[in-house]
Amino acid sequence: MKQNNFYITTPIYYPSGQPHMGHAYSSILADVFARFKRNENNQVFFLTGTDEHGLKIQKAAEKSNLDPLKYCDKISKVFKDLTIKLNLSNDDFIRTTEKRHHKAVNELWDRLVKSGDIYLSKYEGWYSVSDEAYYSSDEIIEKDGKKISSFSGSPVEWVEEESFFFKLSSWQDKLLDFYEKNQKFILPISRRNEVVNFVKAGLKDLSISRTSFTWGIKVPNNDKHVIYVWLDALTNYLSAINFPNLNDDLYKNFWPASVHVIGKDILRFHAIYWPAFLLAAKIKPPNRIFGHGWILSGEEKMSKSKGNILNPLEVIDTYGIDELRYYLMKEVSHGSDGNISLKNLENCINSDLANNYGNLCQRVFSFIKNNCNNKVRKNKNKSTADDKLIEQTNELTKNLKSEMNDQNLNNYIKSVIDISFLTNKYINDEEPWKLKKNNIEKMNNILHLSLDQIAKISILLNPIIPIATSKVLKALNVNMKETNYSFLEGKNIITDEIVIKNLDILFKKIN
Ligand code: ME8
Repeated sequence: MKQNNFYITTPIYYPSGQPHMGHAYSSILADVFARFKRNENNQVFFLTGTDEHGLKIQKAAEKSNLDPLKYCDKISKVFKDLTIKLNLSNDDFIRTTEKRHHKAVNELWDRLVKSGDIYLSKYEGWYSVSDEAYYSSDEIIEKDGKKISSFSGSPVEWVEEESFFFKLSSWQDKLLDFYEKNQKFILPISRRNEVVNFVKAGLKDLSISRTSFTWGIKVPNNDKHVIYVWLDALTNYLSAINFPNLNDDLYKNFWPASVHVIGKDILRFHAIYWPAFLLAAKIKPPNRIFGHGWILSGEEKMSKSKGNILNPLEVIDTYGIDELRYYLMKEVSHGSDGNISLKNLENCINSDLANNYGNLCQRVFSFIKNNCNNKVRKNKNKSTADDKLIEQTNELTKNLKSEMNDQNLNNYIKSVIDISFLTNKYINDEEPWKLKKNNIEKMNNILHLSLDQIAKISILLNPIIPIATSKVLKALNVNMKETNYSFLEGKNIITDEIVIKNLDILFKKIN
């Protein structure tokens, strides 16, 4: 199989508060793609990290009575610990306060100066510190006597200060042309349309430096200005692969990035500003921006400022990390917003993991242990029921790779769990326990096919629930790296005669 390189990123998180479920969701989604691509035996570089400059962080540090860097050291560590709790397979964790990052940001700035895309002027307009975003007057509404952004609902303040500008307006047509030529640059399609319409309506030049505070990367040769935090933050994707060293293997192998996974609230920065900066700096834009929806609690976006947070760490301690990963990936529709609750999480664990996939593994493994001394052998004579199950499975797996490649994880998971359901049904119908005395050969075939199905389902679910599926694959002596997804092309996964190892209960039912 041809090996390709994949560079997959999560957003880098603001260490302005404790991590919440939205952060967990973005990270797990990106991790699932990264694991899937690795399981296909591709070279993968998966990045996450923290976004540590700007007024939002400076204010958070002041509130904690800490120097900004000390404050960031402390909270960035909380996010780094979260990567372990979430079982992320990231290859690096970047902090924008690191030297390597400053180097990359300086280089990008210099390139934009050289290309003639930066000029000095004065910014007069609205700014939201919590979004670190500029808004035009027609995006501002008044609520309870306060000015807020109609887009995010965050409070805005009026800013007037000297600022460097990026000539975004001159990139409007080139961006539209770029979107046209790269139809899958922004997914899902609804987000793509949103961006195209916004750009078509006209782009204004963008303020890219601030003078009223100091916590940021200084504009080269002008200490009075710090670089706008979004120009700084977006560059993390380049600094982590050693830009500006263009001869570095990481840069050569992994740029342009394959996909930046982000939430829809930061789509404008990634799908408009970022490709414009890069095109101006003569660097290829990434291949894809995938903008997922929000996790909601009731009708509202779950966020610290709204105080409606389901704490991912508490959920993991109570229910387990595979359980949370599965629930978020299956139940939250990736394009649109999704409501989550503990009740739904429990229902999902019971119906899909404990009663379906977990039960399938347990019943087959314990039957073979108790009745076959852990050993089964496949025989030649397949039954029509066997053929039917194989056919149905082939049908359900037909589009799985493309579903995953288009970040269509909900469909992917639904198909795989259907395979598990059908396999349970096959066992119920075929009743291997009735064949113990007089048809050992047929019983062996049923059990062998069931194990084969379990192997397929486990490989397919591995990127989503890596801990449980690894236990199953180990008990089946299947090596993920050797096997990858070759069964989708008809290769056998398990040997004709197979001796299984012990398998403990995978998922406990919640009462
Ligand atoms: O935006 N549901 O950082 P951040 C789903 N530092 N996703 C959510 C969410 C929710 N309720 N709340 C937040 C930043 N997110 C910048 C990124 S990248 C160069 C810089 C997602 O910590 C949000 O959409 O505020 C974003 O993708 C990510 O969490 C980080 O949010």
